[in-house]
Amino acid sequence: KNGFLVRKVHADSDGKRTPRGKRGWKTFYVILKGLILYLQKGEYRPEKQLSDEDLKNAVSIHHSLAMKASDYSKRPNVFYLRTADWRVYLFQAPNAEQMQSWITRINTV
Ligand code: I3P
Repeated sequence: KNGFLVRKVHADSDGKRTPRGKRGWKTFYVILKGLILYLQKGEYRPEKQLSDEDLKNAVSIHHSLAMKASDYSKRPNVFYLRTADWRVYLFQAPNAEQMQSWITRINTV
């Protein structure tokens, strides 16, 4: 599965609150391949190689949990992703259907 998502980093590994200045929303073209969520910055081109920065942004979804962010009301169609090492991301999908589709895909790999 792939598509555009807007990401906010809420907690770094061990659940430590991500510091100010690193909590902004950023758009990525997201590719779910196996157990990795690749986050590609900038314009999407299918033949484009993942940059070093893209690889740093990659998220392992092994033993992770995605769920609708019902308590987050500033933006619509937002879900949480909590990873095995207790990072927490918020992802905004373009619509409710896409949000549900990402949640299902992440939770059923
Ligand atoms: C963050 C940015 C986020 C905001 C976050 C800020 O600043 O403005 O949009 O989250 O608030 O810290 P920066 O880009 O400097 O990291 P919201 O959009 O959810 O308000 P937060 O610290 O309360 O999460």
